[in-house]
Amino acid sequence: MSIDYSERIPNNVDLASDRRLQRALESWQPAFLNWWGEMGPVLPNRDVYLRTAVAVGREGWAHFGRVVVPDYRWGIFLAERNPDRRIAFGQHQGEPAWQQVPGEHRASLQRLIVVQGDTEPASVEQQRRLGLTAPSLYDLRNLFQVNVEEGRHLWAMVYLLHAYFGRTGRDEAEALLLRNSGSADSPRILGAFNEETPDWLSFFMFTYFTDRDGKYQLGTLKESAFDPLSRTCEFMLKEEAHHMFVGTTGVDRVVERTAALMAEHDTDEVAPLGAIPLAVIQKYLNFHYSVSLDLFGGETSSNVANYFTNGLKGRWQEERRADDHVLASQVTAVEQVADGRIVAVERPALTALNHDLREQYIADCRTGITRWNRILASHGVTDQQLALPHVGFNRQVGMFAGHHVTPGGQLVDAATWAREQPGWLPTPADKAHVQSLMRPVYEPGKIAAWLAPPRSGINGQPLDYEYVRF
Ligand code: BYC
Repeated sequence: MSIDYSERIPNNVDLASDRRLQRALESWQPAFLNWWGEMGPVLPNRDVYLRTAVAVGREGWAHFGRVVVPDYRWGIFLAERNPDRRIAFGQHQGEPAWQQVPGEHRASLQRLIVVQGDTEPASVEQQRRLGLTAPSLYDLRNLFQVNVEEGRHLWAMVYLLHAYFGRTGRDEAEALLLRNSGSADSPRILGAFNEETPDWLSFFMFTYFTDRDGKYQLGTLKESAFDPLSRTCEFMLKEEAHHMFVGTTGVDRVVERTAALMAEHDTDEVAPLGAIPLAVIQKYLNFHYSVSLDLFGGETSSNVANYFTNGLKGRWQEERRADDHVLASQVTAVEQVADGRIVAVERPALTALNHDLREQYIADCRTGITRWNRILASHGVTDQQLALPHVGFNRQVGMFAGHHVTPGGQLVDAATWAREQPGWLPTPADKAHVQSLMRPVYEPGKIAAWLAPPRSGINGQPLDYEYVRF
């Protein structure tokens, strides 16, 4: 069904036919707008060149135009329903997908939806001040695009809570607006979403590494037997691709600028030249990658085994896996710290599914490293490269929590960690330098000097297009 924009809440779920649900969501809407006003982007502006979803099909799903941001049409969009869809894994494999929530899985499904929903407004809160220091109108527009779509992803989860989880769902929907990123009293649920995103290098790393966790988690929820969740996540993934594009090309452009200056001046010391030293880029990368690895939960988890067996959460590209999709007897190798060494041990594949997903994610992250090293090489910088740190580096969740692992994968004691850590994670001085470069550039076509210009504009518009008007 097409998206109905004549409604107060644009949707393709025939909201008008369910007055109760419509009223409940319309009463949540002012709370959302209030939250957006208080916790959303702080930079005042007249309008922004944004894309808005107008359909959910393969072709031409988005419309680009100037939007006064608080009037953005946040709506509820699910991918088309496949009436023949069947469950691809677990004990219900082969049965028709569920259109309602089975009573016995209510609590677990609600928990998964709440955790997913909690991350969306959290990221908007983390990024709320970035507009004040945008390196160009192009980047500023991308920030707003990411923000409004994370807001829409919140709507996506709130719709499910309201439509399928009754009173407790409505309470959880309300609570999603009450927790806040970094709050001492009521923080966001997952660690990475309570960290700060105080500068644009952090933003690009966040959209590369943390949004990519989103891609993989949404990919597993897209496999869910609960069809409305599956269809919701399928459409969210479409929007998510742009967020990762912002991260990938953002880091590209920072590396490009740094590499160009290193080559031109034959030095690693590009800070006095107004750029970000490669060593600092590596430290930011180490930080964002390691906190994003924490988002996969423990390497072995009975939660994930139950989610899988019960059909709530599948694997990345479940249907392409050449196995029985039940995993009752398979084992897999998982890293573990034993007797002061990191060793691989065999664990039941079913309980190691967070590890499985993390492996897919890590392989994807490596593609970024390859492309950034290619950029370095294209400027003749071949003696230094960027690298992903070891999976055990700087971890707070899972097997490596409580251990000290170097980026190279060596276990060290607390004293060595404390001594060496300034070489591995951003120091106050590194952060201060990056912060010192964060000066807003709001003139059309102009770009801050610490990163290269983008290769092309948005939706065929020129680079000097006025992407944001004040
Ligand atoms: N911080 O059994 P365990 C995105 C909790 S990002 C704090 O090892 P499980 C986005 C865990 O909740 C994607 N707590 O792990 C990106 C559990 O607590 P309970 C977000 C953590 O349950 C950018 C306990 O520790 N979506 O979309 O198998 C911008 C034991 O956990 C953390 C999802 O995550 C942590 N890092 O897996 C915008 C999908 N890790 O329940 C958006 C939904 C674990 O015992 N969530 N804990 O009280 C899930 O699938 C799972 O809950 C997790 C954890 C993967 C998060």
